[in-house]
Amino acid sequence: MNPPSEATSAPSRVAVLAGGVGGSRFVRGVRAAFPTARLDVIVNTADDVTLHGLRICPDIDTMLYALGDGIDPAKGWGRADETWSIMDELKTYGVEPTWFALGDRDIATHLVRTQLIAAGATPTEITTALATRWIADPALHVLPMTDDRVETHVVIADDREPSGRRAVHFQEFWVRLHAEPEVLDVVQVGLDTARATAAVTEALTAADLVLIAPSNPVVSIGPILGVGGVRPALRATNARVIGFSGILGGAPVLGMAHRLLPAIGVEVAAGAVGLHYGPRNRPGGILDAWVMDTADAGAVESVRAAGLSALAVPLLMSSPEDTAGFIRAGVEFVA
Ligand code: FO1
Repeated sequence: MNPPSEATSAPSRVAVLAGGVGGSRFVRGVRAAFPTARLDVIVNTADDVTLHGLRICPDIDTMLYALGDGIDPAKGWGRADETWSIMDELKTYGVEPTWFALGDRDIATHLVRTQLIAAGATPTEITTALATRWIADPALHVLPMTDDRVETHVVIADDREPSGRRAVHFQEFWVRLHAEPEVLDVVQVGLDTARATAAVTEALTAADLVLIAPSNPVVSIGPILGVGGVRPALRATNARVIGFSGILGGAPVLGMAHRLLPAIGVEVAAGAVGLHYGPRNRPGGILDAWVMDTADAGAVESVRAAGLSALAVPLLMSSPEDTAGFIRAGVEFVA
């Protein structure tokens, strides 16, 4: 890919909105694109779950493990070189749930987090503490989207219920039920009262570039945008706000967004997701530009016609350098 043109001055502060697995790959590309910028990575916490008495924050932990080279590279989540003695013992005791795989090393993170919560620390303070181990880069900050409790629950069809429906935690929907049941609604419990932390709003307003990672629009980016104060900060910031599609050719590259988008009335298509986030000159809109994969180049005209600048470039995150290439292409496009 071509080096950044002089015309595009490198940003000094970049804020990124991201989920877990795809989000961490994207952030590695952001660092490769802008080696000297301060990066504030605003991470979804609506995936969080309490199991076996431990508070588990999958997207935060995935981001820390991935950026700290402790991630299991095959799964994209959990720790490398993991062992499963504790889970084996829990199974032997017949203790549920056993469908959520917690490795011994990973459990240490949940023990530290749970102890710090009991000691009164906030999620932001806890993440900062955990990051001292995982993040060597002093200019990279991992921030929970809020310090308030938010949990995504999925309402699924269940004909064993008199009402014909049942709500399950997102993790049960994804991990135990493999996103198979029909989704009737997605509810982010607590989101209506959750507030962005001061660190998050400061990061968004002080940034000269904001990037929306190609994470799940419903359960990763959606909750972040729904936290009180985030959309107003995105609409007020002087930063350019550029979003990247995780839907390529009508399907998500990772995960189960195709099972959730219809439940919120959004077509499983790159252009539809961009218009769902919306152009900043439209009420509630947040984007200055929407970047889709070349597979969706056919959607560029209709997205532009709807008032949102759009670009189509190869979006596969096959390496941090490739990711950096398309990020720079998006930045130069809005420059
Ligand atoms: N994903 C799975 O598909 N199966 C699991 O057993 C599983 C366990 C798990 C434990 C800790 C953690 O941080 C993540 C874990 N994940 C698992 C991934 C997780 O469900 C997803 O990464 C996010 O919540 C969705 O982005």
